[in-house]
Amino acid sequence: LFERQAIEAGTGTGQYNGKVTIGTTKSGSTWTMTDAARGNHKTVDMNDVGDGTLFTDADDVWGNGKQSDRQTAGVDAAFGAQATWDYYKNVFGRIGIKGDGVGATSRVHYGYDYDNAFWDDDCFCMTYGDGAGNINPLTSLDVAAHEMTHGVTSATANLDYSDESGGLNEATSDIMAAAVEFYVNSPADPGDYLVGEKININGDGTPLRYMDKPSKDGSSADSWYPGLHMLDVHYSSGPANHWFYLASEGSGHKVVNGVTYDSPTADKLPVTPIGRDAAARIWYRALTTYMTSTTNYEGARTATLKAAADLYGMNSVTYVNTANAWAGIAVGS
Ligand code: ASN
Ligand code: ZN
Repeated sequence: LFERQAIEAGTGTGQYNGKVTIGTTKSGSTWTMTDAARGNHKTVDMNDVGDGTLFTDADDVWGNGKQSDRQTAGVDAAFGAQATWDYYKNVFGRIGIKGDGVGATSRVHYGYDYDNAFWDDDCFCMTYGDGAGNINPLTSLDVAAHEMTHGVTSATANLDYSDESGGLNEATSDIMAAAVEFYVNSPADPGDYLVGEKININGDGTPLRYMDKPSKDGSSADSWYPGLHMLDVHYSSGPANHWFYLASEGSGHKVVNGVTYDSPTADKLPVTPIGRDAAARIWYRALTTYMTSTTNYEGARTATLKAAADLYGMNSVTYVNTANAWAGIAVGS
């Protein structure tokens, strides 16, 4: 009468995401961290140095939430890739980083004391260090979504990784990372407008970046100014991250999922929010339809206004407040 299709899903316990299901595949008598439902995305243990080996397991129960179990970082990385895949698919209809259904690779336990993570177009992979002291791997959900989004940016607008376009490239990764966190809605890692709040990269519990007021990190800009292009791309991202916060939540004081935000605007005028879903849709359409490798902040404003007009109408409330959020970071008026 009907054929039952086995959807393989193992159970795992990550350090950041808690107990989750992850896509796995049985190969002979052993399971591998290959996600057949998501383009055969693979999760690999780099063993500090070397080419890496695909994670395997006898009983399809992975990790124990502690870094001492090598599978734990694999569970978080696999979950992050899976959640990001699902977000792009279910919200934007994009299947895979290139939109062609092909999965990438997540590589964990890279290097000694390696305190970073990165995307690489050549290996079509994201790579995660174990952090300083090999204690806090860089495999939190927002970092995974950030790195995977670098792949999406490469495959679409391909924003040059320098000057203002580089800041927009970085902001795209932070914006989609926040959107994925809110989409997953996990009690283990509730949605927020902070970047890297789980990995304790500063050693004092503070996040890597703040989207409501980027200057809180001591280096990022809150608003556009003529010298913005001189900053490192992880700091010239600040105004665009701030645009996303203002568009999503509006200016002023706000508490979201228990986190307090106090967002200033460059022009001192209040911004009425359009909501994070609309802000993310507008950014994604701008990125994939209107931005190019050399788009700057002024060009990003124009791109999002075209996207807002396409999605919500030329003189819609959403269109007007999209423009107001740009004025809030001193781009346009
Ligand atoms: N973690 C950094 C990033 O994805 C690595 C880099 O500087 N590209 O932005
Ligand atoms: Zn980045």
